[in-house]
Amino acid sequence: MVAFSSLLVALWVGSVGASLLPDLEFEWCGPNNQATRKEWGELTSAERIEYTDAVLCMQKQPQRLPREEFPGVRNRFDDFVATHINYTLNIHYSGLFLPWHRHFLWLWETALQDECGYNGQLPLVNPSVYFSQTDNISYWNWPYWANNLAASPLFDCSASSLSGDGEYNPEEQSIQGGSVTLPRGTGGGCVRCGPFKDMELHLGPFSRALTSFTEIPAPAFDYNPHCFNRSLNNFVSTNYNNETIVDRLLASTDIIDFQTVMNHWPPNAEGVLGVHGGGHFSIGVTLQDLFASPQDPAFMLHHGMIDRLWGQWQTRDERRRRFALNGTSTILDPPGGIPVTLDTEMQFGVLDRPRSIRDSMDPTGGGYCYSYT
Ligand SMILES: *[C@@H]1O[C@H](CO)[C@@H](O)[C@H](O)[C@H]1NC(C)=O
Ligand SMILES: *[C@@H]1O[C@H](CO)[C@@H](O)[C@H](O)[C@H]1NC(C)=O
Ligand SMILES: *[C@@H]1O[C@H](CO)[C@@H](O)[C@H](O)[C@H]1NC(C)=O
Ligand SMILES: *[C@@H]1O[C@H](CO)[C@@H](O)[C@H](O)[C@H]1NC(C)=O
Ligand SMILES: *[C@@H]1O[C@H](CO)[C@@H](O)[C@H](O)[C@H]1NC(C)=O
Ligand SMILES: [Cu+2]
Repeated sequence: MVAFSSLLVALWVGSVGASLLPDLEFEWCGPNNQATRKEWGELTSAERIEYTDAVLCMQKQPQRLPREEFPGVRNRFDDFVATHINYTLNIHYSGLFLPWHRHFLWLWETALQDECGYNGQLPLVNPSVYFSQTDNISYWNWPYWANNLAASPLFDCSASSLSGDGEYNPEEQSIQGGSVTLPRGTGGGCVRCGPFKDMELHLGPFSRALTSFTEIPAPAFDYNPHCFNRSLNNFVSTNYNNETIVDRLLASTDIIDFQTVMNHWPPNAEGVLGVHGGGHFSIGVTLQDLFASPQDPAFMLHHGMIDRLWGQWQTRDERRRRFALNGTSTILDPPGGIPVTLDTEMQFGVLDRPRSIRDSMDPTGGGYCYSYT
């Protein structure tokens, strides 16, 4: 509530200090109005708590999806989860993956600010300027913490973390993917500490053993209250999210190569995890869920890192990479899938009107205005 009242004061001061307006009205995205998305470890404790408070606030805001049709959607946070579930079979392992998640992050950042007073910042820009925001979410730089997730500022379970490991669950099994075995993590049960202690999730879980990718499987949008489950796994983080592989990702020669290292590494072998999958599997059960993973608050920070690396890679060769796309609008790019183009319209359900992929190709264009440290 503090954030809301300071916002009101700021608006009032802004209208009195009218001389401020002419300069700012026409400002476009540049170094002066660009939001900087920082690594979690770079934020002060107070800034981290501001973020987790804003996430908790979203869980107290009313949902927009109708309760009758979507019984598992109980609050505004769940609107984001349900939207991700709804489009899962289009936006993963496909040409939509990078641009769709970039816009999803931006919608989340905007909702945190507009609906939960996140950052409590003065709205500096003319509201008629589309997509202008000065707030900023954070990201998770995987290699920094890969050796010891439980000691990282993200997952150490302190008051300024994103909570930590789940309770030890003796039943948790290792995971077999082709000839690759991922040993089990250190938790496997409910998260009982930190800001998301005892959090109740409403959607999912979805089975990892999918046999068909043609429709949203059960439990779809059913209401299924269960606990927030994690199992930190340093084996996965050190083997799939280390500095070597991040450098290799950035050295990708074209978008096909980039997407391969992102989603499948090593190429043409049985290892099913790229850096994307590695991040999901290193944190465990809730974040591993292909459909309902945004229920783990680490989701947005994980995808922040993906978005950051995509942006860095694009910037290194503007001419050839800024608008490079490859793939279809269907999971795993099946033959006969519709190839994505810059004109492909991405869907966001109740979160936003459709957006063309073209508008999501540049963090400092198409209406976005942010950078990463
Ligand atoms: C958000 O970005 C602005 C502009 O770069 C920066 O001054 C501020 O510290 C950032 N806030 C957080 C919480 O990262
Ligand atoms: C956490 O997830 C594991 C693996 O799916 C499952 O066996 C376990 O029952 C879950 N624990 C809780 C408390 O939900
Ligand atoms: C880093 O990750 C890559 C890709 O998963 C893996 O092949 C390599 O063995 C890892 N390096 C170390 C030092 O763990
Ligand atoms: C993606 O790359 C493959 C392999 O080069 C190519 O056959 C396909 O046409 C490309 N798809 C798009 C949408 O660019
Ligand atoms: C799911 O996607 C369809 C097709 O875009 C859309 O009509 C529907 O509203 C979406 N539902 C949700 C929950 O986003
Ligand atoms: Cu996703």
